[in-house]
Amino acid sequence: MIDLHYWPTPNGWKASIMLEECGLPYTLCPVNIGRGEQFSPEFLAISPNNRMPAIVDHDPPSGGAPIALFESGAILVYLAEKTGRFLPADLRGRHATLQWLMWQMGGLGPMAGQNGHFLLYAPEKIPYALERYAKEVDRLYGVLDAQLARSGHYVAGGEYTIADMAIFSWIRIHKAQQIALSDFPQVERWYNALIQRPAVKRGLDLGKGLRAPKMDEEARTALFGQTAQSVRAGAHKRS
Ligand SMILES: N[C@@H](CCC(=O)N[C@@H](CS)C(=O)NCC(=O)O)C(=O)O
Repeated sequence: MIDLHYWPTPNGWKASIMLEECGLPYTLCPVNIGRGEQFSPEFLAISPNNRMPAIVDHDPPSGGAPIALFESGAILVYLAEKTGRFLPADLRGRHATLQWLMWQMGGLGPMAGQNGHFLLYAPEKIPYALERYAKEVDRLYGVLDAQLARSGHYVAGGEYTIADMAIFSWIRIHKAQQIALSDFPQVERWYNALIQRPAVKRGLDLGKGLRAPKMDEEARTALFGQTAQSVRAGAHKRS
C-alpha cells in the first residue's frame, strides 16, 4: 500500500492522477498546507522540503523497508518504474519523456507558480513582476503548443506518459492564470482529450472538498511567511 501525502493543487494532482492511472491502491493522507501541516515533524521526516506531494511505499519492488519520496517528478518516475507504465522503455521515448518532465518541473511549474502568486496573492499589483511572469508563461505555452504540433498526440510522442500528467496538472489552472487556451490550439486539443480520461477526472477530484474557497490570513502566513526558521521550528518539534 502507498500513503499519498497530498493537498489538491497542481503538484498534488500529478501524483493522484498517476496513482489513478496505474490503479494502485493508496491511502490519502491530507496535508493542509494552509494550516502549516507541512511543518509537522512527521511530515518533515518524509518531505524535508516541507512541500507536498510525498509518498511512502510500504511495498517497494525491491522489498525491504518502506520507501519515502518527495518531489512530484521523482514520484512519477518511481511509480512508472514500479508499474512499468507511462514511461517508455526504449531509449528515445524514455528520454523524450524525462526531458519534458524536467521542462515542467524546472520551467512551467515554477514560472506558472510565480505568475499565479503575483496575479492572485500579492498584496499589491507589481507591474514588473506581473509582466515578467505573464510573458514567461505565455512563452512556455507557446513552446508546448509547438511541441504538440510536432509530436502529434502527446507531449513526448505517440504515447501518453508521465510528462503529459505533469504538464496537464499545471495547464489545468490556465483560467486562473488568465490564459485563453484558444490562443494555443494544439494545447487546447491535447487538454480536451486528457480531461476526458476517467483516471484524470478521479485524480483531479481527489480531496476537492478539502480546500477552502478563499485564502485567509492563517494560510497566507503559513505559505508566504516561510524562512529557514520555519523548517528549524518544525524539525525541532521532533526531538
Ligand atoms: N517541486 C515540488 C513543488 C511542490 C510544491 O510546491 N507544493 C506546494 C503546493 S503546490 C506545497 O506543498 N506548498 C507548501 C508550502 O509552500 O509550504 C514538486 O513538484 O513536488
